[in-house]
Amino acid sequence: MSRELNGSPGRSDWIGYAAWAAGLIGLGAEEDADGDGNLNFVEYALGSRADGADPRPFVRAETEWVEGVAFVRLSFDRRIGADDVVVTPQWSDALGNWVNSTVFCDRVEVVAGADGVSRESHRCRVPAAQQGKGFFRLKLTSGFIALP
Ligand SMILES: [Ca+2]
Ligand SMILES: [Ca+2]
Repeated sequence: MSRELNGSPGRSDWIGYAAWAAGLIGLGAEEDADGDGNLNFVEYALGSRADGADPRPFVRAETEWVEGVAFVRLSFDRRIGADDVVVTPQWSDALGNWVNSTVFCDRVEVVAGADGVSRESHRCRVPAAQQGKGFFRLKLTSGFIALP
């Protein structure tokens, strides 16, 4: 997928944290340049802005009906080209023992949006009625960003 509208899929559009953060005041990955409670690293990975007040990164769990059956659907935004961050949805039934969502869910949709952000959706395979209580989180990892 290309980051730019009318871009060139297959051509590298890798951004890199250092280039993205270069204009920020407080550019460390663990800093919060705009003071909105989201670390720069999170804003970089999930496609929100770190230079002013804006809505939090988009992360949502909702019900999706498929042929009359309710399933849990998790959707979140990712910055296209932030390939130095791995975003892994995880699920838990008791806020512990987190398991990567691929065990329970399938990635069902990736839609490119405006501003270099794509929206990714995962749907659980087991109907919500059979699943019981559950929680999710996004695990963000990077092997490239040097945290202070
Ligand atoms: Ca922030
Ligand atoms: Ca922000």
